[in-house]
Amino acid sequence: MNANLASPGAAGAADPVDPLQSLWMPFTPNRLFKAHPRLIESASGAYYTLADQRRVFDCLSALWCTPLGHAHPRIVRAVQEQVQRLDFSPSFQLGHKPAFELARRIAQLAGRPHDRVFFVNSGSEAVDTALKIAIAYHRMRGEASRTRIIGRERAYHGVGLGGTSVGGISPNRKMFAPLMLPGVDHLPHTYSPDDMRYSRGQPQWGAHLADELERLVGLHDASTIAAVIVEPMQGSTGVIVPPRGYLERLREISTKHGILLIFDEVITGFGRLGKPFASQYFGVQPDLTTFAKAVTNGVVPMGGVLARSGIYDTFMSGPEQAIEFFHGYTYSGHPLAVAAGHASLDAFIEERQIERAASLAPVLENAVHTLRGEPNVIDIRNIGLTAAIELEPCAGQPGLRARRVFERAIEEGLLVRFTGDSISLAPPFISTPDEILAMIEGLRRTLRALATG
Ligand code: PXG
Repeated sequence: MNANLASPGAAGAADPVDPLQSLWMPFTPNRLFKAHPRLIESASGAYYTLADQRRVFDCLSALWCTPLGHAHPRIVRAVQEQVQRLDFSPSFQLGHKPAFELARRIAQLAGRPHDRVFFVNSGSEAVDTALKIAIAYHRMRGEASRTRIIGRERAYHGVGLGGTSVGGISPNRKMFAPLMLPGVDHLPHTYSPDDMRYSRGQPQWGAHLADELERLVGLHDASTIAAVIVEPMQGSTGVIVPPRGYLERLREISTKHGILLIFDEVITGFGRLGKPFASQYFGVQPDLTTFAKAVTNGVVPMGGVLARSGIYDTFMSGPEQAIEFFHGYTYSGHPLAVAAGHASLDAFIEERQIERAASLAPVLENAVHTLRGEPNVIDIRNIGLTAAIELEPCAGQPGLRARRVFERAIEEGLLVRFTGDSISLAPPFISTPDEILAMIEGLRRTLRALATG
């Protein structure tokens, strides 16, 4: 390793050969990071080892993507074997059997065995693929005027141009304003602290916000609207849990007007709420579902879109020798991702890991709500095996409070994730109840230490 990486900060910012300077980091304040680098060396189970050999508990399952823990032996073995057997297989006009089998297994897990699965390599690609399917579907049915897509405030749908357009986070959008898709509109988000502070699970208040879709239909006319896309539970912006009845109402309104309902399950897919998919948890069936992250336990990048069979069939109506959907990626259904996907599914099912997530959910809920009343805590919310703690922002410096918690929590052996002034928790499913309790106690000590220090 380069000496400058080993002894961080040794090189000046201008030194072009310091690899710390060569890498342009994603969604990171680069200069701040490079002045105080925090490097991860290895990972096993629910823990990371940092470059200074400290062990930290992985409170967000990496970036929501490693629920089975790091270096799961079954997945490691499957990928090692696969790389020797077939390291790459072209994805256009050719196929390899395990990819077809994985598609079938994922549809089965989602409880929609007749759905079709389109493989991609990330959540962002999954979202842009789903949007393309929605627009093309209406066109193929002779409704080419349905071009509008409805997203939602505070939504995160990745960084593709489609996903950024339907997303609802202003810093992600404003720099790229001219590239945003035309004809996109947004539903209001459902987070209203005064109406739902400290709610456990789904808030009672807020189902009426789904009626905003009806208002947008009134404004634009259903004949111009192709799809509405929502995360069933908004993850990135701090675990915003859908109010009771809200998703049901979105489903009703979209069905009534022939609008496709897309659930972005990149975070909720593969068990985070204690059911394989959030659609099963909430009992609301979308027309298209995106997934990524936990499908391979984060080991090899992969994502996908589940499409109702009727949507697929619509595409299959033209001449047989013609490509039906002009879309795809070199690495769609990459053999290593497929192998990791099968091994992860084996673990989810045979080790009953999703049931385990469900059984840990009340442990997390009860523990996290004991932080109510701790310094600067202004809201706590949770659902399934995830929760968020909202902190009072430091005056005039949004995000600073949560950053301090993030930094201090490392001293307590915890790697937490912060967005704005909320701390999100989504521990691995392999965590023990004691580890979850210890995580909360570590956070309590962190909050108290910062209040007095
Ligand atoms: N949709 C949703 C709902 C997501 O949460 C994406 C799409 C994009 O996925 P890719 O694989 O293209 O990054 C995401 C990603 C966080 C965090 O801290 C969340 C995400 C990514 C990184 C950090 O909450 N979500």
